[in-house]
Amino acid sequence: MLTVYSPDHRLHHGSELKDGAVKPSFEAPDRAEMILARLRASGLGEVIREDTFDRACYVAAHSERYVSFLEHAWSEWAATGRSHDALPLIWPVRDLAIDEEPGFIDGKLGFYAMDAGAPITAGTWAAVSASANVALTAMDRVLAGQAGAFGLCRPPGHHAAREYMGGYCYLNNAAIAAERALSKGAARVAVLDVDFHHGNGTQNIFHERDDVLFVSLHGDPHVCYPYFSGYLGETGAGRGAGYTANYPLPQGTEWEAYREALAHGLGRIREHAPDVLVVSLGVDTFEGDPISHFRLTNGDFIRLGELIAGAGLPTVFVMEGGYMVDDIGVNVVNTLQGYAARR
Ligand code: SP5
Ligand code: ZN
Repeated sequence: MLTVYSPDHRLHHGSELKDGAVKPSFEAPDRAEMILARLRASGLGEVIREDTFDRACYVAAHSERYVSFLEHAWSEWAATGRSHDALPLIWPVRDLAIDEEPGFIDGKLGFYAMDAGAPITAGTWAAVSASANVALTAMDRVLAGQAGAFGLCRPPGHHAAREYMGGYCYLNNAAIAAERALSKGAARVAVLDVDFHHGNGTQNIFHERDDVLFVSLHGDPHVCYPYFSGYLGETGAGRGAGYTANYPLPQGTEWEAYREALAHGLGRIREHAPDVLVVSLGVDTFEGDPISHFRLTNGDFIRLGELIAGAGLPTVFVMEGGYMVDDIGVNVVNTLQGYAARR
């Protein structure tokens, strides 16, 4: 199993609101370093650097104006004399909604954000573009014949929609990788999202598409972030009707119930017959995760990887969430080893 990694992730380390106070984000640089250390110690395979890609690869999954916003947000913010993280403080909800980009950075931040969980810092664009390049490189290797590859993406991507950031996510690495496969000749792609949180961004990007099937297992949005998407009744629209499958699961879900939902989701993926599978790999389903409520054990992640391998598809894993820094490397490596053992 090949891993793609970029040290540029370290350029992004922001803050978030915890119980109303500004604190360092759970989504911290240590996360990727712990995973990398565990990967190296496990002898899972080669670790390579990312290639560089044209911004058109990002615009395949996002709007041009949103990508431009991400690229220039920090300099526009800093030009106003501020040096702490840029965070939005107003959002275009319901009757305030407009489709015209505001002319000032404070308005743009809210216009292009779903929450205050995606701070923009001086190094954010460098880190998020490197993260997308990691996913693109992993996809290119799989398209070239590698059975599986792991993009050690940081920041994560699955909450980032076509035109907004949120939940620690800026560019949607999984969606960008899926679009890459289609642009290189794949007819169909499936995205399986096993992060604890619903992958609202990926769902948004492919909602009206029948060439990309989106399957997500996650904490029930009645009580779990992101609250406003991930419900059972969301199944896609237009041409994409039937190409979104959500499996909201109750708080406290353990392996047996998780396995059952996963088996069902993998059945949907088999029916779609994709040329390549993208797995949004969040390990915040772990029983020790500080912000989530499932009860998967270290060993369950081996079984997760084995079941994914059972789909028999060339697979690109992209890193999403997982915040129990002491165990995050173990759980990622267990998943990848479970996969590699069955391929
Ligand atoms: C990629 C990803 O996993 N993003 C998750 C974003 C979650 N953001 C909101 C989390 C709020 C959880 N608050 C729990 C406080 C526990 N003391
Ligand atoms: Zn998550």
